[in-house]
Amino acid sequence: MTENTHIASAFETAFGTAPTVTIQAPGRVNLIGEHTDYNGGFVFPAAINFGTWISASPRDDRVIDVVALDYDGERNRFSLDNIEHVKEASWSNYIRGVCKVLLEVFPDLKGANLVVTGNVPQGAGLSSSASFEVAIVKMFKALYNIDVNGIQAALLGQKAENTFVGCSCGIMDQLISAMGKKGEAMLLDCRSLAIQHTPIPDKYAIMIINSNVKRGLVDSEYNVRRQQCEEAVEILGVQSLRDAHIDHLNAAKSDMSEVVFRRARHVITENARTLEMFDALNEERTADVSRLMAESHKSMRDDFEITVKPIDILVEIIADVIGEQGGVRMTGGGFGGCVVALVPKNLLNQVEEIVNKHYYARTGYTQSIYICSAEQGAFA
Ligand code: GAF
Repeated sequence: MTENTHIASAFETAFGTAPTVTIQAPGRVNLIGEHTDYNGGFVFPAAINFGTWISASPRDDRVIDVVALDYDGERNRFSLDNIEHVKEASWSNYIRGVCKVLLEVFPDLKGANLVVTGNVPQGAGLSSSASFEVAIVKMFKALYNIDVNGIQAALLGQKAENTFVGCSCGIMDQLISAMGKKGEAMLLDCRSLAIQHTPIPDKYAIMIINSNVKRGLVDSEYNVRRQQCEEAVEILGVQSLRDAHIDHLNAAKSDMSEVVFRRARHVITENARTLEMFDALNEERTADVSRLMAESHKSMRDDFEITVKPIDILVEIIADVIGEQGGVRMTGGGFGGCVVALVPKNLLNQVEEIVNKHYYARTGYTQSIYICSAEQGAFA
């Protein structure tokens, strides 16, 4: 059964009628540009063939009645006139938050019956939350024809996450979920929100390897990284780290702690790598793709300190096989989660074999491997 038919029949069971709409929003994998989004910089993600689905019908009143298939069919009801953050059914805070920010723009919004499911692995750094937020906005658009485009949907999702759910994330995840293109990666300027797509060369498979190290410390350490970047911004006297040049940073080295210096060095060099990667992929310069992804990983490991040992080992194992023919690095916010590899298709089996052979033996963790495709965003 496809996700679509599965969710539609679950809707009928829960609400006694067929849904009016069934919509989907994808998760994402980031090829390069990590922790650059909230520094006004550049990111280069792709939307993937894992996502969140919602079946829904309109209601005449202001009640949201939602069933979460992935939480044992747990049901949650609330009124649009009284939206509170809840501890139990905490998954519902995403929909509560998105409704809250939507109501600021569309105060007369009506309620909905809905069923939600998804197949983005949770806590793996592949943006299950962002895809949920974007899917909720899309659902309201499909039900009530509200006037929201993809960029606005992404900004609403981010605002819900920042102000209601409580995570100070940047704009990358929601924006790629809304605006991704099939077969392409998307360079996003996180300051102007300008977008440029480029095809992912057919010779590569997008392999995502989940370390199955559950992301720990995500919120606290994420926020610490943000503060350290802000400290560097203050010392350097720039609007954001996107405006700082590496020479400028080096010259100011003695004005800041060694840690803040390394955090800023990651962001500044990562922005440069991200722009270079766009050209390298576009021109199919394989050795450069390989080098840039390797440098990005090293910078996340040594300067930004967001990788964990099993992830470093995975990257090392895979890099050994693909050499300069492909690229590999950790993807997402860090502290566990996934590795992304652009693997020449003829080496896929070999990579899988070598990971099977060495990853568990060296770390005690068992990986999950997803061969992904770049997909269309929910509003693209
Ligand atoms: C998480 C955040 F949600 C993104 O905004 C981004 O900062 C990413 O970590 C790191 O690049 O996914």
